[in-house]
Amino acid sequence: MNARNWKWPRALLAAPLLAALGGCGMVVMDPSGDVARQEADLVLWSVWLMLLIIVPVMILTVVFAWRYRASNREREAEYSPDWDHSTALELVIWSCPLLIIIALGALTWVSTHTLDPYRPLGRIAPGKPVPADQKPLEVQVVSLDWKWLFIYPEQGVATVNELVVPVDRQVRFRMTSSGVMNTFYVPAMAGMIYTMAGMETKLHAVLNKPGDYAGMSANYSGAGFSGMSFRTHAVDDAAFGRWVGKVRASGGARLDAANYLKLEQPSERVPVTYFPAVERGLFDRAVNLCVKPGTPCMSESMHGHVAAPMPSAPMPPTDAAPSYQSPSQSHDAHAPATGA
Ligand SMILES: [Cu+2]
Repeated sequence: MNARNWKWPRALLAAPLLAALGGCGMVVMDPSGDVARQEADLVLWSVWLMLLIIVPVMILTVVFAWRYRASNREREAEYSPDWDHSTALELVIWSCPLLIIIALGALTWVSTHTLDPYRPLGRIAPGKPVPADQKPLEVQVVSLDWKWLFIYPEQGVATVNELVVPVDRQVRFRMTSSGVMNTFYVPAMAGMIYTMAGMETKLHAVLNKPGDYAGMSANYSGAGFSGMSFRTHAVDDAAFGRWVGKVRASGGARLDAANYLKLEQPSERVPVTYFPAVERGLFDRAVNLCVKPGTPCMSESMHGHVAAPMPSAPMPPTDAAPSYQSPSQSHDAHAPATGA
């Protein structure tokens, strides 16, 4: 999947699509992140391949209607009611769709694995591998009624409804929801990923152009849903450092369990809020629905994990579960790969 080879058909394909979608924002087809770019290319290639069948069928429909019309005297002479086989036609009818399905299947198979949101990125941009010394920036995302909480564990800060990421740096989103299911969506960056209570979903993505991008919930979640949007800023490393400094110096409250529980209460159109400090492990407790003191964590009570041994303890001799899994691992199994 060499990106350079894609330029020619991309331009060719964009023309009819541009005409069809002229009224819409083109962010999905013209994104600023490498993952979304590859997803858009996959859409374009799939459309192109399917048009190989659709266009001839549409043309033939008109041709047949015209050629075999009742008033066509010429055709009457060669009327052949007993005709029923043509090897050449059979070959075309079977081989063309088969070849297209093979091409489409191969393309989809490879892309689905390359763009698996749970998989760390293989590159930052076309021809630009992830630098060996670059650790992904971890951002923990919690969808609350009705706002987005972003926790930066390394920086020790958190925000509501404002996401800031450095340009060309891989970001590893770990996501969950405090209640209703939502979908985390920054169209310029990558596809949608669901957030669900009691489980963790993941997304690896990158933004390659500095800018201010829209972010939203793409899954209806109740009264405050339409106000559940946030700005995503892609900035250079220095500006990211300055922004972290600004959040730390904001003089806001520390995001501890008590403040999280307050924040969790339903509220609408919440302005950008900064938390200069975050209680350690808060996200894991949010995932396991045990932020409230005294609530048993799901990791200890779900999936038959009642009184499950800690990883360091000896394993019970026989059990359906082959090994100890952390709650996030055990929940990966029922997390959707991509929202659609
Ligand atoms: Cu589960």
